[in-house]
Amino acid sequence: MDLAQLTSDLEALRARATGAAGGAPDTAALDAIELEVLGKKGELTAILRGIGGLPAEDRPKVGAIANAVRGSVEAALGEARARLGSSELAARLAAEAVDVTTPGRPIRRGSLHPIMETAREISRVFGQFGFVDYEGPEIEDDVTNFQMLNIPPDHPARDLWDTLYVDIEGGLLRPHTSPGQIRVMHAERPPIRALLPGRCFRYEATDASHASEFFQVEGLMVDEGTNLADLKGQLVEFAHAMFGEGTATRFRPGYYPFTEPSVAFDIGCLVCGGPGCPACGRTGWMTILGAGMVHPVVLQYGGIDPERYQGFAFGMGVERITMLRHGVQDLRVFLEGDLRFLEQFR
Ligand code: 2NL
Repeated sequence: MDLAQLTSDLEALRARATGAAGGAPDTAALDAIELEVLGKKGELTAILRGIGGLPAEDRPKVGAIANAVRGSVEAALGEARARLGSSELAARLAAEAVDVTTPGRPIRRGSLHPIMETAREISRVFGQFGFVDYEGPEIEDDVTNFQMLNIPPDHPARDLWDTLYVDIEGGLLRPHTSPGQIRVMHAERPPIRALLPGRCFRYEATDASHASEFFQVEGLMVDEGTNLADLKGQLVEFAHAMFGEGTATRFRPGYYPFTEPSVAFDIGCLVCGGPGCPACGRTGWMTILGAGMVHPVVLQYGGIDPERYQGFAFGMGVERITMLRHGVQDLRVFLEGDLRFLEQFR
C-alpha cells in the first residue's frame, strides 16, 4: 500500500459518498450512507487501516486528506438533510392535515326514563310551593310502615297492600312511600313541606295497570292551621301545571287509615273530555291521587303535637301520571327497557 494508492482511494470515496448524499431519496438513506462511510466499521476507517504500511513521514499527509474527506462527506450529508428534512416535513403536514370544517360525529346521549322525568316534574312543581325532596329506605320495618300509619296488625287495611316480606326480623319491602314521611316527621320540626319520591313493591300479578315494582311520590305538609282548603288549592295548582291550565278538577271523599278526612282527587278525562269513553269508565273523571288531613294519631306517632299542628298528605303513582300525560295504555312498557319505546321521550 503506498501514498498514491491511499490518496486515490480516499478521493474516490469522497466523490462516491458526496454523490450518493446528493442523490439520496430520503433522510433514512442519508443515515445509511453516514453509517457505511463514516461509521466505526465504515469505509473511511477501512481505508485508514492501510496507513500502518506507510513510511512515517507520509502518515500525516494521509491523515489530513482523510479529515478533509470526512469534512466534505459530513457537509454533503448536512446539506442533503436540510433539503430532504423540510420536504419530508411538508409532505407529512400535508398527509396528516385535519379538516377542521368536517362535521363532528354525533355523540349518543342518554336520556331520563319517562318515569323519572315525570317524578322530577312533580318535584319541580311542588318545589315551587316550598316542598323539599326527601328519601326513605326501600326496606322498611313493620312499625314504621304499618303501626305508625295507624294500621295495627289486625287492621283490615293491611289487606289493601299485599306486602313482600324479607329475611330480616320485622323487615319488608315498602309497599308505599308513607313510612318515609314518618321518618321525616321524626327528623324535622314543623313547619314541614316534604316530598318523598321512591320505588315501592307489592306482591302483585302484573297486567296493564299493575306491577310488583312501581314509583310513588308522596307529599306531606305540617304547620299551624294547615287545613283541607290548603290541600285542595295546592292540588288544583299541581293539576294545572302538570296537565294544562284548563284541566278540570274534582275533590271528593275517599278513605285511608292514616288520614281523616280522606279524599280522592280527579281530573277531567283527557281522552274524551266527557261521558262515553273507555279511558275513564264513562264518568268523565280520572283519579290521579289520594290525599287527606294527617290523622292526629299519626302526627303523634311522628312526635308532633296534634293540638298545635295540623297536616295534609297526598300520594300518587308515578306510572299512572306518566300514562295519562303521554297517552300510554300499558305500564309494562316502562319496565321492558325497549329503546324503540324509550327513545320517543328524549
Ligand atoms: C295513594 C294515596 C296517600 C298519604 C298517602 C300519608 C303519609 C303520612 C300521614 C298521612 Cl306520614 N298520610 N300519606 C295520605 C293519603 C293518601 O296516598 O293512592 N297513593 C298512591
